[in-house]
Amino acid sequence: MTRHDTLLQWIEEVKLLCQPDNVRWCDGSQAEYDEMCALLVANGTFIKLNESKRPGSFLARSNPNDVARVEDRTYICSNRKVDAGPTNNWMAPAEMKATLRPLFSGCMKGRTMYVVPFCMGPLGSPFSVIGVEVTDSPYVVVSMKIMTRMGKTVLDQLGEGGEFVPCLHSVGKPLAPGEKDVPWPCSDTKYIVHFPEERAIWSYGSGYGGNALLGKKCLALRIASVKGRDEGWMAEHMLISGVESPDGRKTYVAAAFPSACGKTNFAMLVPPKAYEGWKVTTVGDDIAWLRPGSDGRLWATNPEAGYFGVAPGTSWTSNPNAMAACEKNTIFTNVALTDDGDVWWEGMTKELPAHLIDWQGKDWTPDCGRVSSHPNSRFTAPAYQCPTIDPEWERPEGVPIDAIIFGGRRATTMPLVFQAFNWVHGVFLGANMGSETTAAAAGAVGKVRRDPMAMLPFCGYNMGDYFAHWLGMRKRVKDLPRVFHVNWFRKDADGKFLWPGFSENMRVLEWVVKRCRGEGRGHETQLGWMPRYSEMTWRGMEEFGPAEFDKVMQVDPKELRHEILSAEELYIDLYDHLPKEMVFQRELLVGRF
Ligand code: SAT
Ligand code: MN
Repeated sequence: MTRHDTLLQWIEEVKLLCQPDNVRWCDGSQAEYDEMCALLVANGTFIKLNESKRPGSFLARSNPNDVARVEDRTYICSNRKVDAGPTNNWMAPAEMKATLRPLFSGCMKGRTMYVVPFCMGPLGSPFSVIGVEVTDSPYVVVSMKIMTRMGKTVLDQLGEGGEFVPCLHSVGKPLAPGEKDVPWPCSDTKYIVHFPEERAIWSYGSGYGGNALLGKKCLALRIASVKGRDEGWMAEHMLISGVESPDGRKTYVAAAFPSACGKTNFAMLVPPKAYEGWKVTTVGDDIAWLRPGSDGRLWATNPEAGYFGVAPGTSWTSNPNAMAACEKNTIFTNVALTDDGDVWWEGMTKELPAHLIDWQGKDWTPDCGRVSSHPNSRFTAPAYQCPTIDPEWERPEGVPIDAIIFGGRRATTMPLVFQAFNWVHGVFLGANMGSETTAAAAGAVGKVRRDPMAMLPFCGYNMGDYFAHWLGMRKRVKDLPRVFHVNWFRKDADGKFLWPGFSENMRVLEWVVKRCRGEGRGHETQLGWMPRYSEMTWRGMEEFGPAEFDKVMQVDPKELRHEILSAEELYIDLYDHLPKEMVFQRELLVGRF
């Protein structure tokens, strides 16, 4: 176990509060993982999938009330309200603890409390952050085994006095003596709470994804963003990938897109046939920690060890690497079960199976009028199973980043690609990012909202201060990455996508990489630097001519006017913390038009 006094004392406190029947320290071994999976099968949480079709894999179906992150139940409880800022829910820490204590009191009765030591980032790296999640969910334990470095090795690393982030989690469903458990215990009352100064996380009532796997959004983004602010680095909602050209030169890019906008697909991009000799490798698909390196560049690490990817739409055509990554040793949640014990989801194959059991355990046929898988259904798969995993993905100092790409899901207004004039302009572009909402968060889907740097639900402090921190990186990093804005999701008046996306995004990526290498041509426009049709590669995509290109690159002054006015709302919300550079950049933009 451990001789870490602070940890032992905290575990004692939590035990007294939550009153579990048993306590189990997780060692992270394969034997433990197998035992827990067997337990989950016995409880009815897991269905073991056909060993010959999907070795070592399981399907879980959540409670229909527990299928996504709950942003309206997510709190940043900084000491002062102003430090959480207007974009976060806030309550004073003492008041929040007074609210939560009665909920946590006795909440683990009839259950086992698991102690899960985990490390975000490679073990032994000076940049990694250790957390200890206490949870009454065995589903969380096995998921943490895939998503993080977890178990005894982490306790060894922690030693007797190392720093850790305490992460308290309960599904909020105590069992009375003799009461039978349900397959997916959870509570109608949910709280996902962060104490940024104390560096602590309390999560109650949900067993799903980012609400429950506390290393991911809670620690690696919300708490880490605060740590990064204090220590001079950045925790970002970004994929990291490497682009290798036929001459062997490699350029790493980081890209921020909101949840469920294809970050995993872009991170695992397969170049089209015409791009022979080009290679895209994957460092991470969701989170990037960005640090100034001693060489004056910005270096990125992926703190995670697995993918928690959106299943629907993932296929051998759209993302063969993700399909390969989840071929075995994978936990599927809320997808459909096939008659031969495998999984299926919308978009996996063109041909629909004749019969399935859907994510709610009901019979499904193609004509039943329902989708078989929840739109936010997921696969949880080990990163090393991805065929394109970058050889440097676990290097402690990370990889040097040459480009940062911002992208939202926008049916109108935003062109396929343009480059910021400079860092400050790039920060402005990120800050003004808008996107249509997706199923990754509970609530309305498809409404455009401002989602600065795709961090709106994940920034652990005042968004205005966050912009200032981004601007401040200018003084810490000599060779700043170039900044780009992309939009794969533009549609025509009939609602048809104007850009094919997926592999063809390589053409945009090539232009980005060449711009970073000082080779790509572009011309100045009111929005930024843009490629001309002739300045991109169209080999193998000749049907996409200059007319099509113009449509996807078009900047409509009327739409842009609306865009500038709608971004104003964020400026009003943040007015007292908004760096003046943002205001000047907006003035410059208006001036250019
Ligand atoms: O937060 S989750 O990990 O559940 C999914 C997401 O929003 O990316
Ligand atoms: Mn995400």
